[in-house]
Amino acid sequence: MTTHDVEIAIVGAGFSGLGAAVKLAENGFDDYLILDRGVDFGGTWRDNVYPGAACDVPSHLYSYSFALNPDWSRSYSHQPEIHRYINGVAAEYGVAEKTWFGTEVRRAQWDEDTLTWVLDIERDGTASQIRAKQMIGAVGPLCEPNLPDIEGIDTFAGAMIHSARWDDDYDFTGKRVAVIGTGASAIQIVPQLGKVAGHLDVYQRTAPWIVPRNERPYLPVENWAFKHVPGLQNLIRGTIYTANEAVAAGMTYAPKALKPVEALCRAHIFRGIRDPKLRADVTPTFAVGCKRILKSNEWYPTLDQPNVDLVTSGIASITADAIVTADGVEHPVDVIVVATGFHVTDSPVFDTIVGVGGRSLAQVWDEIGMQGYKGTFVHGFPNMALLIGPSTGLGHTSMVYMIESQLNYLMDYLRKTRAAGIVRTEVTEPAQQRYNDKLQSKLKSSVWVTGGCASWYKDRNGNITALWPGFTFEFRNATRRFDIAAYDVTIGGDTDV
Ligand code: N01
Repeated sequence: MTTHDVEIAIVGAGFSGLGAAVKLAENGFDDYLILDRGVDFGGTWRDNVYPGAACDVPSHLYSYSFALNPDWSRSYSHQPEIHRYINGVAAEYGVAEKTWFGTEVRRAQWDEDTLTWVLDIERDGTASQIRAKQMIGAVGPLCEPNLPDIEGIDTFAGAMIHSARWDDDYDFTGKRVAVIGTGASAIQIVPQLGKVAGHLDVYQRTAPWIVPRNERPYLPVENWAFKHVPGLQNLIRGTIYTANEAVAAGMTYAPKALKPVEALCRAHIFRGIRDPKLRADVTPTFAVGCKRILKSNEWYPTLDQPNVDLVTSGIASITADAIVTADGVEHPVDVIVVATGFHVTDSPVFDTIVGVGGRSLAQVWDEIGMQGYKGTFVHGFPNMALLIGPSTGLGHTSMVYMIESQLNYLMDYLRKTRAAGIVRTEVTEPAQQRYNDKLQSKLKSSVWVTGGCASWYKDRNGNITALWPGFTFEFRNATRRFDIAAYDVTIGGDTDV
C-alpha cells in the first residue's frame, strides 16, 4: 500500500480546518495536508444546503478576523454566501493545492514506535496511508447526521431526507410533507416548505424559544463604508460580540437574568399566532437558553397557515406511507424530512481514532465522558489536536471566535515543541481532570443544567460536555499560551522533561 509522509495532517476542510491551514503557513509549517471527503471547502456550510439554510450569527462576526469581508450582502448570511466566502479565503491563501478532496479517512491510529499517526484513507476508490507527526481533527461536531430511532422507519416507502443531506432534485410542490424536529435546522426549512407543500405536518417533541431575526440586506452605501471606513468592521464585530457576551453571562452565571429574553419570545409568539391553542402548543416549558435560542420571523406565521399542522402528540411508529402518532392517528405522507440533528457526543468518528494502547476515542469517552484539555488535546492521544473539541461549543455567539482561540493555542504548541525538539506531547491525566472538574463545577448553576431541558449539549453521563461555559474571552485567555507544564513531553525520541 502506498504511504504518504507529511508533518501535519488536517482532517476536514471546513471553517476550522481551513483556518488551521492558513495559520500553519503563517507560522512556517508548510508541510501539511488537508483531507476531506467532500468536493470543496466549507464543511457544514458546504453540506447543509436545505432551503432557507442561513446563519443565526451576524455576518460580520461569523467570519475570520484575518479575512474580514466588507461585501456581505445581508446582516445575517445565507449558506451560499458563507460557502463562497470560505472558498474565497481558501483561494486567497492558496490552500487548495495542499488539500485532497474526495478523501475519506477510515481510521487514524497512533503508532508509538514511530511516534506518528497512521491514517487509513480512501481516495477516488483507492486505499492508501498517510503518516503524520501531528494530526489535527477538524471534522466539526455537526458532521454525522442523527436519524431518529422510530419503530418502522425503515419500512417507509416514500422519500426520507435528512436536513444535512438535502436532495435538491426532490420536488415538494403539492406533496404531503412531514418535518420531524423543531431545532435550528427545522425552523429554517419549515417556512420554505410551507410555501410549496400541499400539506405540511410539523412534528414537535419540544417547543423551542424563538426570538425575532433582525435580518436585512445591506445598502450599497453600507458596503462602501465597510470597505473604506477604517476600523468600521471591527467596531461592528466588537459591538455584536459584546452584546452576545451579555447573554453568555446570563446563561452561565445568572439564568434569571434571561427573563427579558423570555418576555421577548412570548411577545413574538403572541404576535405571530392567532389561535390560542396553537400559542399554548408552541410555548416552551423549560427555561430560555437551556436549548439554543432560535431566530425566526417566519416560523410562527407558517405554523398558522391553513396547509400546515403542528403535531404535538409523539410519534409512535412509521408505516410505508404514514406517520402514526401516540394518539393512534395515522398521518399520510409522501416525504419525511428528518431535521433531527447530529451525533455530537456519540459521533461514529470517535470509533475511528485510536490512541495509546489501541484504545479508541469512543472507548475512552464512554468511560469518562467527552473530556479534553482546553477543548484541544485529550489524554491518551499524543500529538493530536481537536478543533471544536470537547467543551468548546456555543449557543449564543460565533464559533469562529472559539476556533481562532484554539488556533492560537495550537500554533503556540507547534512553535514551542518544534523549537525544543519535542517529538511526543500528551496532556497529563491530572491536568485534564482538574480542567474538567472546574468546568463542571462552573456549569452547576448554568441554565443548561438547571433549565429543565434535554439537549444534545449533554453526553451520556448527563454532563454538559459540548458547550463552553462562561465568557468566550475567558477561553481566549486560557488558550493564549501553550502551557507545557500540563503535558508529558518527549524530546528527540527518548528524553522526558
Ligand atoms: O438539530 P437539533 P438541528 N422524534 O438537535 C428533534 C447548528 N445549526 O439540526 O428538542 C422526534 O438542534 C429534537 O427534539 P427535542 C446549531 O448549533 C446552526 O436543528 O430533542 N423529534 C429537535 O427538535 C444547532 O443547535 C445554524 O425534543 C426528534 C430536533 O429534532 C445544531 O446545528 C442553523 C427526534 C433536532 O434539533 C443542530 O440543529 C442550523 C425523535 N426521535 C443548525 N430526535 C445556524 O444558523 C430528534 N428530534 C448557525
